[in-house]
Amino acid sequence: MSTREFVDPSAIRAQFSSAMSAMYRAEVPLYGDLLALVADTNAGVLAGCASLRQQLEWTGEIERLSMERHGAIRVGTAEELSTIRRLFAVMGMQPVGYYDLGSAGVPVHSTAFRAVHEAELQVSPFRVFTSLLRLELIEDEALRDLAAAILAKRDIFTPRARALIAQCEAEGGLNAADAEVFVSEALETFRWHTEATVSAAEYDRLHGQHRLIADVVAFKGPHINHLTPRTLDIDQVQAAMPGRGITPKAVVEGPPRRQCPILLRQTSFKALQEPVVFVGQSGTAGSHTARFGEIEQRGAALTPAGRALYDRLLDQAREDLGEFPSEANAQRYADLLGQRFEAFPDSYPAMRRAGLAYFRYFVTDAGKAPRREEDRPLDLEALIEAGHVHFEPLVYEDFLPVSAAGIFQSNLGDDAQVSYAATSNQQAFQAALGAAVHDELALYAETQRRSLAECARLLGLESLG
Ligand code: OOG
Ligand code: NI
Repeated sequence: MSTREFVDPSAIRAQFSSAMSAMYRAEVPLYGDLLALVADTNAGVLAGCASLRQQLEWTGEIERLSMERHGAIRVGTAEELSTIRRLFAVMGMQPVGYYDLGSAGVPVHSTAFRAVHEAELQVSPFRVFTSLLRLELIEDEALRDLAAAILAKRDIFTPRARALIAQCEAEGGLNAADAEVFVSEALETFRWHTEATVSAAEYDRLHGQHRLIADVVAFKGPHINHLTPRTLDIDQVQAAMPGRGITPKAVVEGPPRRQCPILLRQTSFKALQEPVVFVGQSGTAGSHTARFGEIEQRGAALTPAGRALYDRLLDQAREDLGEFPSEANAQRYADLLGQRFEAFPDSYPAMRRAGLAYFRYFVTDAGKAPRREEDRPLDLEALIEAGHVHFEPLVYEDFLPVSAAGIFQSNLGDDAQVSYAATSNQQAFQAALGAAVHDELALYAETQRRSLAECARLLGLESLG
C-alpha cells in the first residue's frame, strides 16, 4: 500500500471528535443543551466585540472554535493506558504534560492526548484528559486485589480496533476505508455501558473506598465522562445555565475574569445519576453517578515565568480564603482572586514585555509592502513599533492540575477532600504509558519560534526575536 493513500491523522481526529460528540449528545442530552447555549453565547460575544473577532481571525481560532472540545476518560491498568496511547497516535494525538492529582485527594495521575503542532491543532484541537487509577494508593490490600482482578478480566478495545492500531503502526497509516472503520471501532471504547461488570456488593465495596475507583473498575470500559465545548465568555454561560435547566458548580476554576484571558477557566454541571444493572440483578436496580458536562474558556499560554506567577497568585488567593472554595464562599473567593491577580499584567503588550506569555507573530500588509532597504526596521521591536509585525497570544492547549482536581471533586462529592501522601510519580506514569510525555512549555516555545522564523523569511531577514 502506498503512503499516498493514507488519510491525514488530523482528518481522522476531526472525524473521531465529531463522532464522539454525536455519541455523547445522544447519551447525555444535557450536553446538547450546553452546546447550544455555548454557540449562542459565542455568537453574541463575537457580534459585540470586533477586536476579539479580529484577534481570532489572525490566529485562525475562529475556524476551530465551534469544533473545539475536550473529553476525559479514566483507565485502570498500564496495558489500557499504553494501548490508549497507541490508539490516539493513529489520530495524531500525543501525550502532553503530567498531572498529579493524588495530592488533591484523587487517586489518579494523568496526561492530555492532543495534537502538538499548530497546523494540526488548527485542523482539530480535540484533546482527551486521560487518567490512570493508582491502585497502589489504596491501603486496603484485599480491595486492591479485588480491583486488580476485575480489571485483569476486561478488554476495553474491540479486536478490530486493536488490529487497525497494529496495522497503522506497521504500515505508517490508514487508508480512507480503514480510517472509517477505525473511528467507529475506537468509539466503542468510550461508550457508556448500563451493565456493570461487578455485583452490587462489589460495587459498594469499591465505591466505599472512593467513588472514582468504582467508576474505573466496575464497568466494561472507560466511558467518556464529559465533553467540554469552548466558550468566549464563561461567566455569561455560567450565569445563563440555570435558565436552561443546567445547574453549574459554584466556582469557576482557574484565573479570575480579565481583559486578556490567560490559561484556562472551567466550570461544570454536576454529574448525573444514571441507572445501571449489576451482575446478578435484572432490570435497572442500581445507579451510578459519573458523567457530567463542562465548559471552558481558553486564554494565553504562559511562559515558565508567567506560569510561576500564576501558581503563586492562585496559591495566595486560596490561602487568603483559608478553606476549599465552595458554594458558601464563592463570592469571597472571586474577590480574593481578583485582588491577587492585580499583580498579573492585563494587556498583551505588557505580558509580552514581561516575558509572561507566548505569542505568534505575523507580517502585516504594511510589512509586506515594498520599501527601500534603508527604510526597513531590522529587529523585532522596531518592526512591531512600525506596524510591520503583529502579535497575538498563543492559546493555551493544556490543563491545570488544581482546576482538574476541582472538576474531579465537584463530581465526587465534597467529602472526598483527603490528600494521598504519596508523591507524584511521573516516571511510573511514563513506564505505564510506554512513552515519555511532551513538555507542553517546549511545544509553545517551538510554535513561537516557528512563527518568528516565518516572519523573518517573509521579510527577507536572517532571523528575528
Ligand atoms: C477529569 C477531570 C479534569 C479538566 O478539564 O480539567 C478535566 C475527570 O474527571 O476524569 O477534565
Ligand atoms: Ni474537563
